[in-house]
Amino acid sequence: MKLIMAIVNSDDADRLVNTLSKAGYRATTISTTGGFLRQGNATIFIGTEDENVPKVLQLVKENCHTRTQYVNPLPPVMEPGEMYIPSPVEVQVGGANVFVLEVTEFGRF
Ligand code: 2BA
Ligand code: 2BA
Repeated sequence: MKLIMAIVNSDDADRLVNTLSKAGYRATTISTTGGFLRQGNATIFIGTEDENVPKVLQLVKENCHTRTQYVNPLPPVMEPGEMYIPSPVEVQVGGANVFVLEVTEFGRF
């Protein structure tokens, strides 16, 4: 068994979970925050048998889209009288960042 951990955009999370559920997969969603942008994203855990992993990953790919975001870099240390004009930096935020972990035991009590 594997545990698929998919970090996705909050806007894609509902659609992905609905699609997974309709396809018979079980999932748990938690609200998370990206360490770089400090914006909300969603982490979806899907526990499933090894042979289902490619199918689940395909559904994740189909339902999660890459986005471009702009961030303002931190201002540099300034000397008196200097002026800093911030120019936003383009960042590609993945449709999904996925980790597939080995499950040693699954229990339901
Ligand atoms: P939920 O997804 O809200 O599911 C609540 C209950 O609905 C489940 O109880 C199960 O009886 C049923 N259910 C869920 N998905 C289903 C599906 N695709 N087809 C048919 N019935 C379905 P539990 O199995 O005891 O799960 C309780 C909660 O534990 C779930 O809440 C979910 O948050 C988590 N969970 C369970 N199995 C999981 C797995 N393989 N991967 C990730 N999270 C899981
Ligand atoms: P954030 O940490 O908010 O990162 C958003 C996007 O900013 C990243 O997109 C990446 O393009 C860029 N970025 C992140 N850290 C950076 C850094 N140290 N220097 C330069 N650019 C950086 P993605 O790579 O698609 O990641 C989207 C979200 O997935 C991340 O949100 C984070 O929550 C999660 N994530 C990605 N890789 C991860 C990893 N190896 N471990 C844990 N979480 C990860």
